[in-house]
Amino acid sequence: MNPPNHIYIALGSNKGDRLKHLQNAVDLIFKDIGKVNIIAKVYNTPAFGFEGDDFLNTCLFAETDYSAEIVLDKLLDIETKLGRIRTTSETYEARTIDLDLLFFNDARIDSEFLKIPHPELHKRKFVLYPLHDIASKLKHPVLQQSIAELLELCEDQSDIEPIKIWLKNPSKQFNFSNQNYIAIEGNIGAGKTSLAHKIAYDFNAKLILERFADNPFLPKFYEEPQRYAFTLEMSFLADRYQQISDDLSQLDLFKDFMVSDYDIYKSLIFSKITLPEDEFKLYRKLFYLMYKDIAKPDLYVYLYQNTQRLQENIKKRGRDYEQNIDSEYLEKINSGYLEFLKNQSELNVKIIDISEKDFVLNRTDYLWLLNEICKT
Ligand code: PH2
Ligand code: MG
Ligand code: MG
Repeated sequence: MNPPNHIYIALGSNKGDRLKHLQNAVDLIFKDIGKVNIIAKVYNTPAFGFEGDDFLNTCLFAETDYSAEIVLDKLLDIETKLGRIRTTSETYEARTIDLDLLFFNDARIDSEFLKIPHPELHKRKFVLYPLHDIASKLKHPVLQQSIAELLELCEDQSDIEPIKIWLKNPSKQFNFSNQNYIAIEGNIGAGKTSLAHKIAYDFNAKLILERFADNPFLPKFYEEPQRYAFTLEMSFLADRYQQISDDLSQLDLFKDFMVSDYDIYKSLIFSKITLPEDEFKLYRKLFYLMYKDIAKPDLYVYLYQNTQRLQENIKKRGRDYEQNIDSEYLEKINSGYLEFLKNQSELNVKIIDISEKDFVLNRTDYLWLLNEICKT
């Protein structure tokens, strides 16, 4: 995964229900552009550079996977959606919403349509005041001064006052606080690890990943299943048991909850498929001895993906030893999971059909999935 781009956006409105326009803009930025991390206070500011009604202005810091050009396009779309009509006039006029991209990482862009950093930002207190709230130490990549320094040097004499109402951060609509531990499950190639990564990153969770890569028996198993199945299943079980009992025993002081890309019960589901019956019975005995004193997830999410898309994902990630997995095996695993989920009553389970979705490439799908996970 590429690290996301850090962006700062200035928001302003001086027409209609100004506060509502700002909140709608924040909501759409979250929905269409990326995770909103911090929102500054909202300020009442006199119109700068023209005669007109006062503005409400604020700034926010967000993270996005999109390029600066695409962010600009999306900001223009949001302005249009919120009723902004652009005229060809050269002078300023009243607007329901104005969204300006101030910084994009520390890029410098000077094209006809896009200038980054915003060339006027250091001259305007209606930008510097809210920006100072959320990024006083941020260094302007061209002027080489911090926002605090720029504010001190700024000659704008406008009279700027914070209002006593805060904008809401839309990511708060997803509430994970009822859960200490969420396990993401699904077939091979369903996207468990990608989803666990995204949730951990976006919601400050401790990430627990299966250490399959270290399992020396896995490639051998795919070559010679009969010979290596029991060894493989035992080594997975030992490793998962150890990891879950170590990692789950202490919640990081700085993390809000834990998310894993597997649940230990998968050991039993896989071994039922890979082991002959007598070996499976022995395995199951050992499994339950360990299972009974291990922490169970508060929420168990099963991502259902169809076999064809699983195969596509397996091809895409290109692990050598997975390339010859046949569809029949994947279907057996899926049935094994569903059989287990149907018969167990202790876990809080959510089966989510993602066969029409792409939560990795499509933010709308990702937000849909978060909503499915969080809804009660
Ligand atoms: N935006 C402008 C011009 N003048 N004045 C205030 N107070 N707030 C603004 O957002 C603003 C402005 C051009 O975008
Ligand atoms: Mg502007
Ligand atoms: Mg603008």
